[in-house]
Amino acid sequence: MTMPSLNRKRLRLVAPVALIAATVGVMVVPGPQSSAAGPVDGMECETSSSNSFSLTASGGYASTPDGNAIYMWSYGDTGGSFQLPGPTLCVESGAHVTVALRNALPEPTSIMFPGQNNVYANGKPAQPETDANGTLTSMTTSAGANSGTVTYTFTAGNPGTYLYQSGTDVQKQQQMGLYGALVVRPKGHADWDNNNSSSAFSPEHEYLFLLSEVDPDAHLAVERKRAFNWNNYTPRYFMINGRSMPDTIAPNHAAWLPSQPYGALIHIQPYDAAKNPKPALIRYLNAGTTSYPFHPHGSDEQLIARDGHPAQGPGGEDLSYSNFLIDPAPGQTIDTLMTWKQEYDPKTNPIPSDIKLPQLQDQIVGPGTETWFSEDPYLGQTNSQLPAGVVQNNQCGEYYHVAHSHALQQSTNFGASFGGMMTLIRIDPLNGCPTQ
Ligand SMILES: [Cu+2]
Repeated sequence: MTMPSLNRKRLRLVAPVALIAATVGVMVVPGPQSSAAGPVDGMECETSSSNSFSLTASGGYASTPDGNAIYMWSYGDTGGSFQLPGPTLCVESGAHVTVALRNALPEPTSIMFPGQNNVYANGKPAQPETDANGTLTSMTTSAGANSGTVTYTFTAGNPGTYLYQSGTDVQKQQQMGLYGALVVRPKGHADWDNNNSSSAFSPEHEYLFLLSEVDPDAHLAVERKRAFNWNNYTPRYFMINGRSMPDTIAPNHAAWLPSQPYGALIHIQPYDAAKNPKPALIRYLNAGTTSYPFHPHGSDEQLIARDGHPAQGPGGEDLSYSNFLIDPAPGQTIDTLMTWKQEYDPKTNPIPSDIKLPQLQDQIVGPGTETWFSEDPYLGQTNSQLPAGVVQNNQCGEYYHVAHSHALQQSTNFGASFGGMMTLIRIDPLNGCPTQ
């Protein structure tokens, strides 16, 4: 396939990803307020020089890999198009942030900013709302149905990763998709996760994993204005950034996913003290109703923060730890650093002879006949002796590892394996991946 000639080296690396999606895609430049041309993979920040954002809550459709179209509610840029999840808002700690909400939904809605203190709504402290009987109707000041507005202001707190989400009829509205990510960056250190220099990461390798789930029956009931018995709630789709595998590995702004702009492919290079000294940063957010026992294959990750709090003791001791399992609870956020350490080298440190490598037929996957293995165990090398008819997705001897929820029903699309809350980690050779 021909890639558009945007001036970005990393563009050409997505060719096999687009290929596996079996769709010829054209890169789309992001919406009006998104940063620059936007990276093909990695977290895409929405920034504002005045830290002012305008969001509209509205309805639209998200597609799933099995061909379903789910009616969702979400926050999008006012004047822009519907998107799931809401824009990733990036601000600096201490900034005075304004978020103007316009409500295009047929019922009141709102935005909560958990983790931010002293949130104001229309100039007064934001506060819960009750109906005439004193029953709680919203956990924060809402915007009325059908074009109501409310403007929230707050001073961005501790650096870290936060959800923003509806505070109104939360069970229904959060399920419908009213959530997004708020990233608070340390003052003067946009390439640190928090105020500790040990949280430095490579800005080219910053990733968002906003995890959520969908019960299509609930969404159909809302779309058709029917009652839904939440006792029957059964999620069938599981998403990273509003997409399910294999859509998770498609590029940001893939043309065939017009309302799901954010990909979830991790794309890194091995550690090298001179060429690649800094780790990748992955920001996990759980906007669902249950824990998602997420884990990468092939490497662990260093958990460095939860809910905007660095993993450190009262005296500042480093309490970060390395783990395969990253298990955010509902409403929780977790930040991790990931470093790929290259263990073996064909010249200096070859693989021990007693390690048996898997046979080629065990590396070929369906549907169809494809392989993501270069047939050479060393990163950056290929040994292509493929049987006729096998499609090689490997470009330059890069590695692919899966990363997914290990609650395996969450790694399905309506029960069909593998899909759902799953993505790939791609590790390129240190010097990049030359086109072939
Ligand atoms: Cu696994």
